[in-house]
Amino acid sequence: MDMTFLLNNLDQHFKLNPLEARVLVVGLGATGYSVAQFLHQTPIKFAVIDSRSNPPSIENLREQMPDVPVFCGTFNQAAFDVATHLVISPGVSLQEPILHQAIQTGMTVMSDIDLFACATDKPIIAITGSNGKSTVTTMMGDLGKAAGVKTAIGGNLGTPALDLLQQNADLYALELSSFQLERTSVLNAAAATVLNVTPDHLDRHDGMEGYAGEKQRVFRGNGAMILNADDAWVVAMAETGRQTYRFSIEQPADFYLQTGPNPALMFGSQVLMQASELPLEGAHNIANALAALALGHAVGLDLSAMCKALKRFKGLAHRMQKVADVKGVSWVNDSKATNIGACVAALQGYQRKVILLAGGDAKGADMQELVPAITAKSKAVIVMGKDAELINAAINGVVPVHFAANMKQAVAKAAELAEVGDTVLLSPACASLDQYKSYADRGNKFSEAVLGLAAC
Ligand code: UMA
Ligand code: ADP
Repeated sequence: MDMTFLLNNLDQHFKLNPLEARVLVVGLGATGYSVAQFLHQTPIKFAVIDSRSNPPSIENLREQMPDVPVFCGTFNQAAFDVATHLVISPGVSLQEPILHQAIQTGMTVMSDIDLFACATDKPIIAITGSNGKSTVTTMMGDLGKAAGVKTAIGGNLGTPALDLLQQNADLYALELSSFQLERTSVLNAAAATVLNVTPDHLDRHDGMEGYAGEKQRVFRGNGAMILNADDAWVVAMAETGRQTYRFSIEQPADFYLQTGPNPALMFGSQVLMQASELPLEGAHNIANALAALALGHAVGLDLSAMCKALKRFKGLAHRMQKVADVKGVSWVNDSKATNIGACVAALQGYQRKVILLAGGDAKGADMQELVPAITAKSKAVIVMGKDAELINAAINGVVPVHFAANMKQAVAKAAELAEVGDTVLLSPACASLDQYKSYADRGNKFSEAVLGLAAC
C-alpha cells in the first residue's frame, strides 16, 4: 500500500491527520474486522466498538491485534466522546441514537468504501440497484478476466472491499448496498451503475425517495454513468456533462436488446451476441448482461472478449436455479429474491402455471405491489414466515393461498397441488432472517426438501 497516497487522500477528503485523529470503528463483523486490519497497517490510532456482546470477529481481533482497544455489548458513550472520526459498518443504522447524535454534532463519518477509494488509484466499477448487483458484479469479474485485466470483485457480495487490496488487481468491481452508499462520500468510480430501483429496505430508509437518493450516491465523482433506460428512478439520475451509457431491454439505447425473431444484444448498430447464447433464465438477466457490457466498455474492456465470457456465465446459486424436475414438475430456487422486484422479475418469465412459495420478513414493503404479477402468473401461493399474513391479505382471495409453518411443509403442500407442466418457484419477496440463518440457508432447505421428494 502506498501510505503517502492514502494519508494525503484521507487528509484531503476527511481532514484526517494521523497524529491527531482517533478513529472509532463501529461494528465488528466482516466489515469492521477488515477496517481494523487495514488501519492497523497505518499510523492512525483507532478503537473498535460493537453493540453485540460477542461480535463475530472478536476472537480474531483479540488474537491478531491485542493492542487495539475494543468495547462490546453496548455503544458506550465514552468511546464516542474521544473519537474524531467514525467508520460505521453497513449493518448499523445511522439512526441509532448515539450515532445520530454524534453525526449531528459534526463528527466525520466514513465507510470502509471511503477508505478503499482513498487507498487505491486503480479504476473502480461500482454496482448498485435493488436487484442484480451480485449477478452483475460476478459477471464483471469474469468479463475483466476474459479481457485480460486482473480484476477483483467484492463489497456487499461478500469479501469486504478493503480485503481486496491484497490482490493487487488492476480493476476492482464492487457491489454496493444502499447502506454502504449512504455513509460513503469519496468513491469516484471510473464507471458506476444503478441497475434498478424497486422497494427494498424501506424499514431503514426514508421512503422510496430516500432509498433512491442513497443509490444515486454511487455516481458521486466524474466517472461514466451506466443508466437503465427502462427504470424511471434511474433515468432521473442522469447528469449533464457526464459520459453516459444507457442500457435497455425495451427500446433502442447504447446497449440494448433487439427484439424480433432472433433477439440480440446490441451496441448501437453492432450485434454483440444472440440473446439465446446467454445461458441464464429471464429477461432481467439480459438487462444484467447489457449493464455489465456497458460498464466494461466504459473502462476499456474489449467487447468481443466480454461476450465470450458472458456465453460461459452460469449464474449464481439461489437465483433462478433449477433444483430438479420431479414427475413433470419443475422446481426452481430463487431464494435470493428478498424483495418484491426480484419476485416480480422471476414470475415474468412464466406462463400462468406457477405455484409460488413466498414470505419471510417484508422489511416494510407494500405487498400489494406483488399482486398483479401473482394474478397473472401463479395458480396458487404458499406463504410462510413473519409476514405471511401480509401477503395473504394483499392477495385477498384472487389466487388460492395456503399457509405453511416451515419449508418442508411448504414443499409438501406444493407437491400436492402441482400438476405436470407446472413450476414450483421459491421466490419469497422477503428477507429470510425471521426463520433462517440467511437466504442461502433458506434456499438449501428448499432444495433438500425437493430432493427428498425426488428420492421418494
Ligand atoms: N450489528 C449490531 N451491532 C453492531 C454491529 C452490527 O447489532 O455494533 C448487527 C447489524 O445490525 C447486522 C449484523 O450485525 O444485523 C451485521 O452487520 P455488520 O455491519 O457487522 O455486517 P458485516 O458482517 O460487516 O457484513 C456487511 C454486509 N452486511 C450488511 O450490510 C447487513 C454484508 O452484506 C457484506 O457482504 C459485508 O459487509 C462485506 O461488505 C450482506 C447483506 O445481507 C450479504 N447485505 C444486505 C443485502 O444484501 O440486502 C445489505
Ligand atoms: P442483489 O445482489 O442485488 O440482491 P442478485 O444478483 O443476487 O442481486 O439477485 C437477487 C434476486 O434478484 C434474484 O432473485 C434474481 O433472480 C433477481 N434479479 C437479478 N437481476 C435482476 C434484475 N436486473 N431485475 C430484477 N430482478 C433481478
